[in-house]
Amino acid sequence: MKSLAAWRTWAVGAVVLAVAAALLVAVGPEGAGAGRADTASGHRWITDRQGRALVLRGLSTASSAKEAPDGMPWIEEKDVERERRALGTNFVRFLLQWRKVEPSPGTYDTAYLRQVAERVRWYGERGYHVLLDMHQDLYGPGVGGNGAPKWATRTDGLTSAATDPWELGYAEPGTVRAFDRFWGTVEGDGRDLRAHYAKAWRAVAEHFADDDTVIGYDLMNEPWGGSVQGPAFESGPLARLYQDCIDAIRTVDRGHWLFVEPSAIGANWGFATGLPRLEDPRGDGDEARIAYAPHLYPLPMDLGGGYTGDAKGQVDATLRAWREQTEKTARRLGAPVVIGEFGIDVGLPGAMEYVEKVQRMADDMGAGIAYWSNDPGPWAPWDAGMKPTRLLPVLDRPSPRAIAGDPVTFRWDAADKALTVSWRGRAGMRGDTEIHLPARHFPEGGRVEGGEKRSWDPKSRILTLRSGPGAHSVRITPRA
Ligand code: IDC
Repeated sequence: MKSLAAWRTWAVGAVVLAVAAALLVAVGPEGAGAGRADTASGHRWITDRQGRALVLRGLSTASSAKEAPDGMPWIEEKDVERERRALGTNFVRFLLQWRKVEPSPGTYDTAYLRQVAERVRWYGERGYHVLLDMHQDLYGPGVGGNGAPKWATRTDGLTSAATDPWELGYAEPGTVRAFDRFWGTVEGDGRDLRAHYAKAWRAVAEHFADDDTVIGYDLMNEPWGGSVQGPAFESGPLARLYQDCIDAIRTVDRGHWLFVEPSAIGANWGFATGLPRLEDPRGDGDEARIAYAPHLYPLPMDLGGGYTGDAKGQVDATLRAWREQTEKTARRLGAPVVIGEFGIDVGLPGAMEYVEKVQRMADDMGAGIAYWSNDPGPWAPWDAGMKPTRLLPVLDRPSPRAIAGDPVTFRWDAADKALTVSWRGRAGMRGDTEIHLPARHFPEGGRVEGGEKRSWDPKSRILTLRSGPGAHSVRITPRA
């Protein structure tokens, strides 16, 4: 049994590496120069109520919610405060579980949603934007995963064994069948399950429709097609489910952003996705609010490797391919981008260089980030004893938080200790540009080159710049 599992791991790894190699050759070398977060090129931004472009920087909270009987992540309010102080983040991807939202068919657990709302408030009081993520891995606890309720798990007697790494569980017969039943791609239909899922989302949206701390809803973590894969899955059952969820949510909530993910297998490694453009029936001619939130786990890292040796070249090639595919898909969807997950065991060789590289890429792309995850331990900015890890100073990095207009570029140059931000102000724009300057790099605050009126709050470490219409460009260096 053991050797079969080992063989299977090896075989899957080998196939995947071969596909990856083929893809990387096809994509070729990097294009010239750094990218621009440029609105003129059709790039879109997630905006707040004042219409400011948001630069979302934060972590997922938390994997521990998957198994917890009450579905709550490990955090208490003081941990949210710690995270804000330590990292100055303004964003959290908060894990929900369908099993908790709808514990029995058609019954929504409002006590659970209230507990979620309490945590959302902890974040909101500290200036955060919260993305509610309906998380699943391996379908649900009925087949060894998390997410779906047991009553919604149909396996026709097939079973699933535990695997190492956990991702291989996606190929276990019971798990494949549970997905096939959910998507309705095997005989027996699963229309009722998909309808339940969309209605569960409507129940969540009804609860949070008026909550301004919530920025949006991540409709399904890492969708898996079961026995139907690739574009056949993404443009078929997955797109239909997303559209059903969007339509259901919009009956009760016209404001929040709806985040969609591609099929994780492939897209996480920089492969193309077949996800089609979706309709957002907000009404009154209001602009669609659909965001694209793919995950990024270059294959050597998905298999537990670091950013070193031969793997480094492969990871770099994956990052280029991933960016190209992500931008292509985002244009097709008319969606701004948030890196919904990326993360690594911080003790692996080259791990910090990798994290910094992804952060620079996100800045260049004008993409948000939710690092995976804030669970104390080997991947987090704090270890199991809550002592800072090597990751903490790497995530604690200056950047704009909100831009009053259309961002053009922003960049943190660590060697020069200079943050440059440029944008075009729009007439009638309310609100100011806000820039986070961590004590680590700006102990006495920032010296600003540029004519904008400014104010500095040493407590939140937010520099506020007032700016009217027209082009703006500022360079901020540490005040002596
Ligand atoms: C991982 C957790 C791990 C848990 C596993 C299965 O870190 O403790 O055993 O899930 O639930 C993803 C998933 C995310 C994973 C993460 C890291 O969305 O849930 O968390 N990952 O493996 N996709 C790629 C990586």
